[in-house]
Amino acid sequence: MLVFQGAVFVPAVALAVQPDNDKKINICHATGSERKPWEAINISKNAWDAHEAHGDFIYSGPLDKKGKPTKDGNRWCENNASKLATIYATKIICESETDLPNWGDGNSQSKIDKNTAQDFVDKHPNCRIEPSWTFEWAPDGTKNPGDNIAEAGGNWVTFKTGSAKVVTTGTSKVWVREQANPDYIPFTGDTNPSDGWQDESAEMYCHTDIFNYDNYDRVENMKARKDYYCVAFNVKKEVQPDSATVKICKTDEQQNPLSNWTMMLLGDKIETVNVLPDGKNYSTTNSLEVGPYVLLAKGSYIYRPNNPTASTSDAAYSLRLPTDPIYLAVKADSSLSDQHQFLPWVKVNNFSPSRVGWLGIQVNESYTDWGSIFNPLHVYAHATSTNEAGQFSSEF
Ligand SMILES: [Ca+2]
Ligand SMILES: [Ca+2]
Ligand SMILES: [Ca+2]
Ligand SMILES: [Ca+2]
Repeated sequence: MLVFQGAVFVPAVALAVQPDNDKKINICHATGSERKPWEAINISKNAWDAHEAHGDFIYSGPLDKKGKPTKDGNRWCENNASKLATIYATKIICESETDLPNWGDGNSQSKIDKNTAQDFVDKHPNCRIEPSWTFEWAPDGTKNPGDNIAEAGGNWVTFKTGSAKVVTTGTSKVWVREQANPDYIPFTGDTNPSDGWQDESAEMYCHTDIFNYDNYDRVENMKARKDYYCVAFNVKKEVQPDSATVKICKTDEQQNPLSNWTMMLLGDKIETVNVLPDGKNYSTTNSLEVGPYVLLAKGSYIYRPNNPTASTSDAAYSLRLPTDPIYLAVKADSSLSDQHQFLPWVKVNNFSPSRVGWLGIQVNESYTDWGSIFNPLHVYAHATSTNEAGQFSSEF
């Protein structure tokens, strides 16, 4: 028996999903009307993306008992529309973790400004700006929800457009984070330099908050009509190739191992196994990636070895003796009608399992087709593939 054994990779990714208790938010909505340019309204959070793209901003004026803007809300919006500052956040994706800047160590960058992201990618050809990334901001006093969660919910306001408008009145300081994507390496969250930096990490920085490997960054002292900048860096996790278990067995009808074979699986990875002449089990722990392979069977073996009627078989065909039942098969057996059942070499797949010398090769417990031409060199190839759903196994 030959066993190729590969680990089956199970991605251990659990997305943190926050229950969204508060599904509504209050916003200042630009009406387009000159007489009444702003309207304070209560909307579903699901509708925010569209409003945000349209230039609306978050309302934090007076509220009624139900938590909705009071009738003074429109006026609040008008008064505060001129007090907006803009936060721009840019995501940079690099090819390797070593391409990330390690600015969290705190000694290389004093401010994130409007040129920071572009300058970085200009100097680092392995890095590029990723325009579709979601960030979120929250008012001063909002806690860090966790560096590596996606959508924080609560007071956090998402922005997908690359920029967010924030009223400076009373909120001269806000927090900004990115919605962490589990396909990318996580933040280590290291905020303690005294024991060294765990800087194999995602990175996120805003304005003058360029310290630590966290995803929770301040924009302070915001002024109306000014722009503030954040930049986040990351690299995709190395995807471990999916692999499958490949089992190749060859036994005769008495379940005795058959030897003196070379089996090869050809693909992105090539597996070659020499079957030991003593028929002992052979195994390798090499991981085989999911994908197409060519299974190459090479060699022949003797069945009925201690018998004067010993015969040869290979992966596809068996040599029959005139006394073997299949050799004498009558044409009435329709399953054999297209076979050369009266010739010495008979395609093994057409044997009934109980017959002597049935040496068919199976892949995933189905018969294989090694072709209809007997090869006197006893070399056959068979295309197959492994997949995530099941294992590929061949029985001989
Ligand atoms: Ca540390
Ligand atoms: Ca790093
Ligand atoms: Ca940070
Ligand atoms: Ca921080």
